[in-house]
Amino acid sequence: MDSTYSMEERFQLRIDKEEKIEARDWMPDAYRKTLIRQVSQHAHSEIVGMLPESNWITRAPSIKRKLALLAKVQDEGGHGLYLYSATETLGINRDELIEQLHTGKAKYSSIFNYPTLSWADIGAIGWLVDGAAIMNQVALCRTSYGPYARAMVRICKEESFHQRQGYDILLTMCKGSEAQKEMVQDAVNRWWWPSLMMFGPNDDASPNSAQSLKWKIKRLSNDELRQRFVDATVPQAEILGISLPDPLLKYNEKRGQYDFGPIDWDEFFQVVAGNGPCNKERLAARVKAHEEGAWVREASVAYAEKQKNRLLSDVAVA
Ligand code: FAQ
Repeated sequence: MDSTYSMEERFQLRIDKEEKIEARDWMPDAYRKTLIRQVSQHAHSEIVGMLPESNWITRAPSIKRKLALLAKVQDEGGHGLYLYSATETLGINRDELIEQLHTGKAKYSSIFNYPTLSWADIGAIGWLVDGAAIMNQVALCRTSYGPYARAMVRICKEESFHQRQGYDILLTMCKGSEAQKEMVQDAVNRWWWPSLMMFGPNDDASPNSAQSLKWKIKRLSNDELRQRFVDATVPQAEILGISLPDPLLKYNEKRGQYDFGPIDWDEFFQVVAGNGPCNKERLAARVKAHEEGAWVREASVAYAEKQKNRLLSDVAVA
């Protein structure tokens, strides 16, 4: 390569050629910092995202629904672990990441600060929240950082099962009694707008987008993803026979896409600032689980130490 290029220029050329950046490769500090921010926020979202649904494991209406929900919540825990591992390849350790979450320094997705009031909410989360998550994550399978892209491939496979199980819950309820259909409508009314907010602020109000798109950390903008999500979801709502709570939602023949109403960004920023309906409850639950799990971490460190000493004494004998 021509040595007249700076390190940054060479890095950008690799990105432009769609080469994956790996953990040991040189990268600009700001690229590393942006990735740590985004991937750890994503990991925290998966872990905090277990809470609203786990609330319903003991109340699932049948053994099959209970098994599927248990598996889903466990999958989310697994996604968090892959993503924490991917973040650690960037030179930060897990304790620091957890500390950032617990002290409110690191964000997690706004969506998990809303309550799950009925069983239909579990269907709505699968359909809308996992649906929105996949829309974003399929694009992230092509993100420029190798460990993140590879984690995304596996996560997407599992998320699509989650989306289907959520939709199946709603489909079953919509074929049931009037009261069940009303529960679905009520849940969708509450989850629709927060799901659209998951994609983040509009492009013109998104401070990180331009650079993240240039570095191909993000492959599509917040608004592009949100539009794709609306276009994919409206026909699914029609199959359910429910309405979406937006009087301005209308197919635009000219654009070949749906127009939709304005998002309440005040609500979004309030939730992100810690003032959503469940922010305090969610963080308190995470901190409690972490403290109560201290003995497991201590036991596994002690076990690893014991194994290491055993190995060292075997080597010494040999
Ligand atoms: N919530 O400049 P941008 C899931 C913040 S996984 C809270 O546009 P960026 C699975 C943003 O951090 C869901 N904060 O930022 C599941 C930034 O603040 P900062 C999570 C948000 O990073 C399903 C500021 O606003 N998915 O659901 C949100 O370029 C069911 C300005 O925003 C991911 O994390 C928000 N919604 O774009 C689990 C995907 N949106 O950090 C359980 C990976 C924005 O500068 C059950 N992340 N902010 O202080 C991404 O794709 C991006 O980070 C975006 C935000 C698109 C979320």
